[in-house]
This record gives sequence, structure tokens and C-alpha cells, in this order.
Amino acid sequence: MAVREIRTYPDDVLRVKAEPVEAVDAEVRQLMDDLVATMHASAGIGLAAPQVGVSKRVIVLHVKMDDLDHPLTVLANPEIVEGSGEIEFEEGCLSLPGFNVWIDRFSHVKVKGTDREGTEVELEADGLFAVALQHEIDHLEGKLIIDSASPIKRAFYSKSVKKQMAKAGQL
Ligand code: QAP
Ligand code: CO
Repeated sequence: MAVREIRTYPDDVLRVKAEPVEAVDAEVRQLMDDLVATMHASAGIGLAAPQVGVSKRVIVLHVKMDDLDHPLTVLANPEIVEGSGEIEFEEGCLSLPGFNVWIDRFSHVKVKGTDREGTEVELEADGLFAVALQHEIDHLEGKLIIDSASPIKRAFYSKSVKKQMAKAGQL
């Protein structure tokens, strides 16, 4: 298990549509374990492979601030097979530090995918767990929470990131 570097906006890798995993082999299992280690090291509740620079369809989640603790979830090729209801949640993202935006999501989802053992699984999620699954699956399509913000909010964040990058470049 190794903590990998988290890529942050506006890194191009975050915009690439991730490739399906053909088989959960040793390399994919290593990626899964590293994603978990990286998520825990950053106190995140979810992480997708593109966030560590790997364009593969792998996500990990550990949602713990709900009323109930959800188990650590690791999925390759996750797909939403059913979505219903509506929930509005103020989301953040480890790839957009300091950025938060309210987003409308399904409040209930059924997701299928392949677990760390290579077994096809289907799970149902509600509330924050459902939001987190939709957020991580968006990453696999190159979609970021900043896309859901108003143009003015987007421009403001983008400008502050550029300013910070310029400042860091001067050091
Ligand atoms: C995705 O997000 C998510 O800005 C996971 O300074 C978000 O773990 C799922 C984080 C909302 C469901 C609801 C963000 C940590 C962590 C920050 C995260 C920050 C420090 C975000
Ligand atoms: Co994210």
C-alpha cells in the first residue's frame, strides 16, 4: 500500500474518460489498495483512479460521516443501473481543495461493478453514500464538481488556482 500523489484541478488527466478494467489482476489490486491508502491519508470519503493520474475505471469509498458507517467499498467498472429520488448536498473533492458546491443527485442508487476479488457485485445506496458513488463515477467520465457551479463561481476558483500556481512557480 502506497500513498500516491493526488492530481488537482486543472490537471488534464482529470478530464480523460477512464478505460474499463479488463480483469482485477495484481496491478489493479495494487491500484485499489493505493487508492484506499491515499484516500485515508487525505481524510477523504471517496477517490477515483484518475485522481491519482490513472485513467482506469476504479473507485474507492469510505463514507463515515453518515448516521451509519458504511463499509470500505472498492469497485472496478462501477455503473449506475438505477437511480431514484433527489438529494441536494454540498460536495467537495480532493482534486479541488477548498472548493464546495451544492449539487442535485439521486438520493437512491443501485450500482453494479466488480470488487477486489474480481466478483461481480451489486449494491444499493442512500443519502450520502449514494451521493459519493455518483461523485466518484463522474470522475471516470472526466466530470468534476466545478462543472456544476455557476460560471462566476467557476471563474473565481479557476482564477484563484492560477494565482496560487503562479505564486508557487516564483518560489
Ligand atoms: C467525494 O470527497 C464526495 O476541499 C469525496 O479541503 C464529496 O473526500 C462524496 C476534501 C461530497 C460525497 C459528498 C475536500 C478534503 C475531501 C476538500 C472528499 C478539502 C479536504 C473530499
Ligand atoms: Co472528487
